[in-house]
Formats: sequence, structure tokens, C-alpha cells
Amino acid sequence: MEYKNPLGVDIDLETGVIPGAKKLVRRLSDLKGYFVDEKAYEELLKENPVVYEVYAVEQEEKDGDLNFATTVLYPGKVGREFFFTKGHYHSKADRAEIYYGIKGKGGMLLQTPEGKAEWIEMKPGTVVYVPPYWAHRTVNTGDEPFIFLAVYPADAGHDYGSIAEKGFSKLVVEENGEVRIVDNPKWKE
Ligand code: S6P
Ligand code: ZN
Repeated sequence: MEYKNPLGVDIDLETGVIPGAKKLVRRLSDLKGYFVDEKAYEELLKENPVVYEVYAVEQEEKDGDLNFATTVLYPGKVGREFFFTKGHYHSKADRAEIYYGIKGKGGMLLQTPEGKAEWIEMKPGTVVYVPPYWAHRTVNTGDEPFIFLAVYPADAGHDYGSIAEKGFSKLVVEENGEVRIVDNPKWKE
């Protein structure tokens, strides 16, 4: 039997950085077609800000193993819509996931393949259970980086296709200084 070595790492709770992790950067240009207000998107694209960064410690895609990653989701809006992660189903759709809020303020939008959506607010210390089959996207509703940890099966994979094409049935927007969950006018079943 070949045993893997256990590992302990300290997440920087101020910046979300995991030392030695693989870093992924998503800029606004990586999110083309994701925001409803296309004019506001084109305008902000001139600056092309970083929307989020992911620090991932991933294993081979084997049944039974676990990956973990922090995400640093920056504050900002495109039109009325708060900055968000792309959002995905898992390629192995029945794989669940756990999120843990570290810093800042936001939430998770979850959705079944039929378009039933749920919004769960997150702050430091919030644990979110993402059940099998639910797509998930995080949203920063605050004015500082929203940082959280995700722990997910190593063989879960990411299926971005359907969200990239159809989005979520709900949007998370600012209305008169308040966070509101509203119907997505572009949603199609
Ligand atoms: C992985 C987990 C997170 C996200 C990250 C970025 O299963 O859910 O680490 O990958 O928050 O979001 P996205 O939707 O671009 O992968
Ligand atoms: Zn996931």
C-alpha cells in the first residue's frame, strides 16, 4: 500500500492565500455573457478588473479523496448585479461540497437543474452544505473582499456549460442600497 503524506497548511485569514496552492485568476473578460447588463459590462471591461482569485490544493481525480480551495471574491458590481463567481454543477453531478466563510460578506446562490433557486447568506463562520446536483455560485454583497474555503470531492469536476449558457434563474442585485434576489429576465428553462 502506498500512503500519501498528510498535510497541514495555514490559510492567511486576511488575504485568503494558501501557501503553495495553485492560483487561478478570473478577470471580468473571463465572464463574458454572464452579467445581464451588457452595456455596463462593456464599460467596466475597459478596466478589466480581477473579479476573483482561487487558491486550490487539488489531488488526482480519484473517488474518496478531497480537494480544498479558498476564493477571494472582490467587491464590485456590473450594473445592479454584484460581482460573482461563474458558478457550476459538478461533472459528477451527485458530488456534494462544503463552504466555510472566512472574511467579508456575501452569499451563495444554488439551483437545481429545473431552475429552483435558493439564496444563503454567508459571513465569517457560516458553513454552507451544497447538496448533490445543485449548481452553486458565490456573490460578494459587501464592500471588501469576500473570502471563503471550499472542500469538495477530488473527482467532482466542474461543469460550467449550462450556467455559462443559461445563467441562474435569480439575480443578486442592489436596489435602493439593499441586497435583493430578483428574477433573471433572461432566464430560460
Ligand atoms: C470548487 C468550488 C470553488 C469554486 C471557486 C470559483 O468545486 O466550488 O473552489 O471553484 O469558488 O468558482 P467557479 O464557479 O468559477 O469554479
Ligand atoms: Zn463546486
